[in-house]
Amino acid sequence: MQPGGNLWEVSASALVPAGRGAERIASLFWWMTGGSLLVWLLVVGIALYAVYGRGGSQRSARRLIVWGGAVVPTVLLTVLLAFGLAAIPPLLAPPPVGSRTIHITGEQWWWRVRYPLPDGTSFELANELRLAVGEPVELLLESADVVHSLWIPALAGKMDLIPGRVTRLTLEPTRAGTFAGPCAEYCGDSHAFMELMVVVSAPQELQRWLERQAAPAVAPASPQAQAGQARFQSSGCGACHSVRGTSADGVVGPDLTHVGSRLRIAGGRLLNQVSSLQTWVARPQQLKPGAIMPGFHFLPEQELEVLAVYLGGLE
Ligand code: HEC
Ligand SMILES: [Cu+2]
Repeated sequence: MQPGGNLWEVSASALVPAGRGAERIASLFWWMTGGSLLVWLLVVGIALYAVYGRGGSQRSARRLIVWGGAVVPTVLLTVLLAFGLAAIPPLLAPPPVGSRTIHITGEQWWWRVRYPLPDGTSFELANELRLAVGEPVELLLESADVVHSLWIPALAGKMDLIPGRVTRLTLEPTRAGTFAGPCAEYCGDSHAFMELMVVVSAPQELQRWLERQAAPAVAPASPQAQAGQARFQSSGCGACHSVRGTSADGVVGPDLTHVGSRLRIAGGRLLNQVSSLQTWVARPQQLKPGAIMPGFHFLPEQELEVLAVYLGGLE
C-alpha cells in the first residue's frame, strides 16, 4: 500500500508537530497548560486552607484577597497573554525570499493545488500537497465559492480561504511523513469529505515527483486502458476534467493527468484504488452528497471498469 493509504500512518496531531508553525503552537499550548495548572493548584490550595486552616486575622485575610485575588492573577495572566501574543507574528511571517509558492483553491468539496514551475508554466493536481523536509513554502490560498479553512495540525495553524481574497500560510516541514489537512470551516454538505494529504519527503524525492507531475499523461498501455480512454472521451468527462497531453481540457473538476499517483481521491473520501475509482465514477453523489460531478451509473459495469483501469494507470 502507498504511504498514506493506511489511516494510521497519517498524522493529524497538533501535539506531535512536524513543522515550525506547529512547533510554536504546541509549545504555546504546553506553556498555557502549565500556567493553568499552576493557577489551579494555587486556587485549590487556598480553598483547602479556607476549609481546614486555623483561620487568621482580618488583616491576613485581606492580604490573601489582594494578593491571591488580584495581584497574582494579574501578573500570571499578563505573562501568559504577552507570551501568547509574541507567538503570533512568527506564525504569520513569510518564508525567505525565493521560497516555493504553491496556489491552493478551496472548492466544494476538494482542494485545487497548483505548482508554478521555474519556466513560468504550472501544473495542477487535487487534494495532495508534496513538500520537502527543511524547505519552507508559501501557500497562496483562495476560494472558488464559500469560506473554507485549511488546517494541517501537524505542520501549522489554521488559515481561512475567503472568496475574493488571497490569504497566505507558510509551511516549513521539519520531518518526513504524511499529514492530514482537513477543511476546518463548515462549507456545505460534504464539508467532512474535504481533506488535503500532505506528503513530506527528502528534497530529491520531491524533485522526482515534481518532474513526473509536470509531464503530460502517459499513453494507456493495455487494451483495457485504451478502451477506458475512448470511453472517457465519448462520455464527456473532458468537459470538466483535464488530462494534459489529450483533448480533455475541462477546468471544473480536478486535473486527472496523474490521478493514478494520488494517495486518495475525492477529497480523501476514498483510497486510490481501481475499485474505488469505479465506485466514484458510478455514484459520486452517494459518496459525497451534493458533489458537482454527475454519476455515470447508467454505463454498463464493464465500461465503468475500463474507465477505472484507464484512470488508475494515469500515474
Ligand atoms: C460536470 C462536471 C464533471 C463531469 C462531467 C465529470 N466530472 Fe469527475 N469530478 C467533477 C468534480 C467537481 C469532482 C470533484 C468532486 C469532489 O471531490 O467533491 C470530480 C472528481 C473526479 C475524480 C476524483 C479526482 C480526485 O483526484 O479526487 C475522478 C477520478 C473523476 N472525477 C472522473 C470522472 C470521469 C471518469 C468522468 C466521465 C465519466 C467525470 N469525472 C465526469 C466534475 C465532473
Ligand atoms: Cu471546505
